Amino acid sequence: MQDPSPRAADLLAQRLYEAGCRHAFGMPGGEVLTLVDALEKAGITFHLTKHENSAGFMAEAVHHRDGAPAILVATLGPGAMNGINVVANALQDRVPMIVLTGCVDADEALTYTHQVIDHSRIYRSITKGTFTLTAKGADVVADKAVSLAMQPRPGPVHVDVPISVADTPVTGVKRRRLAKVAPVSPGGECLEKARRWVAEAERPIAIIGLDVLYDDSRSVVQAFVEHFGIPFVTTYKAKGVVPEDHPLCLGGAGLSPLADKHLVPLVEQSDLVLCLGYDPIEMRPGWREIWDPEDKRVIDISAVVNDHYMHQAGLNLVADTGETLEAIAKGNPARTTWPSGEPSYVKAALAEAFPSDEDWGPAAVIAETRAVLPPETLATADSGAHRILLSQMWECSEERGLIQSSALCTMGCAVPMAIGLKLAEPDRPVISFSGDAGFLMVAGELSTAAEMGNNPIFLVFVDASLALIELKQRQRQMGNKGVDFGHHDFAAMGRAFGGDGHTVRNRTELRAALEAAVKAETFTVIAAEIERGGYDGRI
Ligand SMILES: Cc1ncc(C[n+]2csc(CCOP(=O)(O)OP(=O)(O)O)c2C)c(N)n1
Ligand SMILES: [Mg+2]
Repeated sequence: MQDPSPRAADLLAQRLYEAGCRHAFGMPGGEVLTLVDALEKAGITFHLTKHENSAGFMAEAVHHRDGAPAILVATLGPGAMNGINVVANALQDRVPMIVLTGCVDADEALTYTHQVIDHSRIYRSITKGTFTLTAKGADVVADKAVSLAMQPRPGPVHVDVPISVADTPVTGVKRRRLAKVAPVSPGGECLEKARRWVAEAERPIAIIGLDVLYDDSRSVVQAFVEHFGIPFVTTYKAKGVVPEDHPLCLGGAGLSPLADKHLVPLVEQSDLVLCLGYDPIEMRPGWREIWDPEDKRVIDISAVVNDHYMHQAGLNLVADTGETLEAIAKGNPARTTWPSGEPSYVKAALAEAFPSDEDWGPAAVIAETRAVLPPETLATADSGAHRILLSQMWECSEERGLIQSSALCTMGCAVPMAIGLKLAEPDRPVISFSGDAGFLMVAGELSTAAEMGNNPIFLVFVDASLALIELKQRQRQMGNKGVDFGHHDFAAMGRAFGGDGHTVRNRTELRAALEAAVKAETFTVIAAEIERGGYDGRI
């Protein structure tokens, strides 16, 4: 007997499979059971999590390893609403994500209200687009969703799937191909000007951002900065695009006033700023309008037109970073720059500002962990004081060696992202860094880590405080309100969910815990107890 016609949900799932998707995360309700069935039949494994928000972060982490769009599945009403934060994060942090929600059929919604919410109206403001699946158009909706999610700058796309549409058999579907876009590089006068500016620069500096990850121009960027002797900073998301032990690397920049104290003056002293795929959505206000394009030569090579107005440039090129840099470099001789050596002084000052040799405290935890875990370790960071310090101190030798929420800056992402990374890369050590409050937002996902059966490490900075907010409160001379909370036994939480748990109070204990965690059969929670106020003067 011939196979029955595919359901609309099958067409959708097959197209997602063809786009490279192999994992979907979420929590089903009755309304998405067909969808889950179709995903599995298409070869996309559905992973049950304990919260839709965490599901989205696991999916995001898998995307960072396999490059395919992330898939979040949520049922109607409460399920769809639980995913709001991670979808907003995907929009701000440029994560291509397909958000599949179930919904009641249009006819049903006319006279039925229980759990019925207009998903697309809510999702419209936090996605690049929202579609409602139709039976005959299921494959087109899937293709459009993938294309929109992946094209610059990437982001989330929502597809509402009416219950009976998902189950509708579809016949006579024509195969369509997704159009491929060729990279664009500039020519003519613009290119000549860029070539001249680079050739004439004595004190150039580059700010490298996330776009270069999506147009895959990492090696061209490295060759370019080396050829022209251009010191560079990266945004937190672009850390490791050029290995951070590179002599021209000045580290990550974004949220640390302490680092900016050294980096911003260097930018001010430069005579050419190259913004390479630099998306300022990650940056604090200290990076807003830090140069006047009338006085300083600035070349901005970006995936999209500048509509952020965080800065302006004399030369704006909306183009592929790699192709453009190759065109600028062609035939342009190598340069020796910064005759007075200012970048090396800044590098030394930064190393002094973020010391790694203290006995104990958050910086010692980061330094010791970096020293003990192998270089190929993948790391995630949550939001809070610990993340700013970590982003300045955690050296990355490859792109996406440290992933985090650096635009939305949401708490509760690090643990699920580490679970997703470990699923995608079971043979590499994976560690998450969370503050104690951020960890508590998602502690239930330790059960998911246990169910997945591999051994990520979850490190928690235990200070019984919303350290970053407590610091700001003190700086504003306000009373201590709403920023301190109880001291909890995080190691015991790890053990309660079937993992290992260690509480550490010095470098020796931390080292032993990390060494055991790398070899453990299960996940490990490491509770690093630090003093309140441990970040004072350090971030
Ligand atoms: C979901 C969410 N809620 C609130 C905030 C605001 N916020 C930023 S950092 C922070 C404190 C986090 O505390 P903790 O997780 O203990 O980290 P620490 O600052 O102590 O390192 C808060 C509340 C946020 N970024 N995200
Ligand atoms: Mg804390």
